[in-house]
Amino acid sequence: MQVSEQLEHIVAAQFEKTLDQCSNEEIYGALLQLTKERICHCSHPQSQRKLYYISAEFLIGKLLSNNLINLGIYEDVKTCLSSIGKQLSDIEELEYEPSLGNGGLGRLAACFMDSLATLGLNGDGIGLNYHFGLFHQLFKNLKQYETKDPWLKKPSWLEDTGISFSVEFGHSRVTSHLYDLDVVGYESGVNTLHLFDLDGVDESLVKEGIDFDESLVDRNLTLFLYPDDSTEAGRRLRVYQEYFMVSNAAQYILWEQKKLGHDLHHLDQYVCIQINDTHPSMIIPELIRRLMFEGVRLKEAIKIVSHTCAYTNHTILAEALETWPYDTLADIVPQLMPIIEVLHMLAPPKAGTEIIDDQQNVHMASMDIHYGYSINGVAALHTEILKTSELKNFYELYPDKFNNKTNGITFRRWLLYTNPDLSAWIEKRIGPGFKKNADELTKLVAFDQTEDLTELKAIKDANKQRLCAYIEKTQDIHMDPNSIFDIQIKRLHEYKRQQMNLLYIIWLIEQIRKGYRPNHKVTFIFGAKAAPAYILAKDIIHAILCVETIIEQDDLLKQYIQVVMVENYNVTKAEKLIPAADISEQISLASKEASGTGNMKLMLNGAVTLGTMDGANVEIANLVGKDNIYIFGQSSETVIAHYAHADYHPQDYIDAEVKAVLDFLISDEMVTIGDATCLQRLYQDLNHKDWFMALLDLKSYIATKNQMIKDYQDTESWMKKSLVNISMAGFFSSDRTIEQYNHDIWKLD
Ligand code: 6GP
Repeated sequence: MQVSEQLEHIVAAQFEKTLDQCSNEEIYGALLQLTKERICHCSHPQSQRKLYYISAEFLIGKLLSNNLINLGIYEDVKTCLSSIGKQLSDIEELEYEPSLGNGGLGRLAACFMDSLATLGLNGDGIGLNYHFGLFHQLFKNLKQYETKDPWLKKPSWLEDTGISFSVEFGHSRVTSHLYDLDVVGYESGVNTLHLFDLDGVDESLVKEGIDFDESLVDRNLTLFLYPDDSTEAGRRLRVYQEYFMVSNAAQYILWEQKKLGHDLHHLDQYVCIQINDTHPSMIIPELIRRLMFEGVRLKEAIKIVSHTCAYTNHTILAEALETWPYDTLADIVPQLMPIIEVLHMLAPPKAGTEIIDDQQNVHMASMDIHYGYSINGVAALHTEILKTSELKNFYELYPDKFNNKTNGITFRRWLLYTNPDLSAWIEKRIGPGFKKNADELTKLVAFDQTEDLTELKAIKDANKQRLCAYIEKTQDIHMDPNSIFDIQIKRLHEYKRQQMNLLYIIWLIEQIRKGYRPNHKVTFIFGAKAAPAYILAKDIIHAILCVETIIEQDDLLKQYIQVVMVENYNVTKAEKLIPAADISEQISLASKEASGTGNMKLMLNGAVTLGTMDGANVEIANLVGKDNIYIFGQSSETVIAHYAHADYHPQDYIDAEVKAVLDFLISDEMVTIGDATCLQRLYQDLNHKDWFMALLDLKSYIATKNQMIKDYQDTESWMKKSLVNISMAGFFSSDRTIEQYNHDIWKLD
């Protein structure tokens, strides 16, 4: 049936109207139903073995357009709507973005789901359905405030399956309720994302704050995505949520496998489980326990589970490698403790690899590594660092378990959808093959004639115009589309060094006031949420917002620079920002960013990277060559050595010029508009601690960024760099990543 015909049918049945009589809300509802009806005709990939990708986060973004694209009817729907004077983009605005993740790890899981379905691989996701997700970020008095994000609205993509399980805790028992979401592949099959919720969850418990009352776990467990681990209550909530997730996962997997008639003694032939960072690690003891209920003996259950589970590490930051006090676990999940004890005792006795350490802390990653059959990092450098330093002791025990899987992104969302003009430009030159085989993008390098580059520049300019219109509409801020768009979008964390970017801007302010005139106007755009309890991260946001205001109110400065902090940065905003970027800021302290995936999205959309040799930047640099990327800063070896010798002191890097920049933070000008306590705290930290070494690289960052701004003047040569970046981005397709996971770890076919 034609799209228009089907839509007319739906609205006639639902609203007794014709399409042109419908409101945008009604059209959105009808499109949702149309999509679901079409998905019913897609088949689920089949194979003997099935993957279950368990993750506490799936940052899937809005689904309507993505589903329409993957079903191959996006253009038809657009045309049909425009024939009645409607814009698909206006309908999209009505969709709420599911708020089911923090950042990179959650977004990666979403890209993986898309690629699994596109490649026709039999793999489902399992996670949680947080009613208010992560918080909604508001700026008030130049500070971040968090409010609830009620994204779960009707009509919804979620299907109530009616399936539920019972989950026991030390002091309570709760019942779950499963909601399923279809994940449509590009012109292919459909997989399922299973989101477990609490049966009887009570949204009315949430007033303003995000506090967790443990006595109400049977009503509040899935209200928020683990918001705050700075408090004991917040940490305990996390344990509750994690166990709730994996107990449901284990029960679901065993239920499904029994339904398929599979012998649980051979579960490892039929199932593999990818543990996405340590949040789902309790799946190991839980699955062992549940297999024992099914009549499998302990030793055999351990063996089966060890051949079933594989673990991905996404960070080397110590605070993210989860450890829980033994007593906390014994209180919340006592039933797991005998099994965790056995796992601890059976593991090889090697120092530094204990599951339960001398201080009675339980190390989740240790359990994953001893009892998983594969351990992977997410970029080449990251995996090397795991092997040679962070997880060295484990690598010595199990060299064969370690492998690298450099991250990737789905090109359906991050190119076809976000940048249709660029996709058309590409297709006109090399045909449509790149949509399924991203490597074909390399053919583009040949298209570097002036006409090609002029068109490419026009596309970037139009994307910048669109972003300007969007920011004007949403934040009432006017931006200059002819300025350079220098974009840093990612979670706010000291290691990602938004503060170093800010110090550059301050340096520039001081230079301009001394008479220096930059070659080109630059708009510095930030998008970042800080964890609610991460004080210094919030101080950095505050300082950025103060500097934004100072520039805005200064007639001289605003001729040359502007700072814009985008409020409530999320997937939807990323989709508008990325196609408009000229400069991609990837300036983490070398060794700290496991991979990064924003770097890949920006490169694919023609931005040129300004970065350190960290995470996947290293691979980007190798692919594009040194003329097409701007690299600065100390190497990961140097940084790791500084930590090892504890010999980094910010004072060693403060000369008169740097001092002036730092002093600006607590200048009268700043303190008059800002909060002196926050600014002082940041100032003191940078002067005396600077744990993530912003000052170590500041000088080389300033020089490299200045060079970049200068080089931007030569439009043709800049656009050539942009073209090389687009052409070489094919390696970062998540289809490639998923093929590698499948080939080396999952072996689904
Ligand atoms: C992130 C890493 O910080 C980022 O470098 C990487 O690209 C991404 O994972 C996907 O692998 N880590 C997280 O978001 C996180 O929560 C526990 O790690």
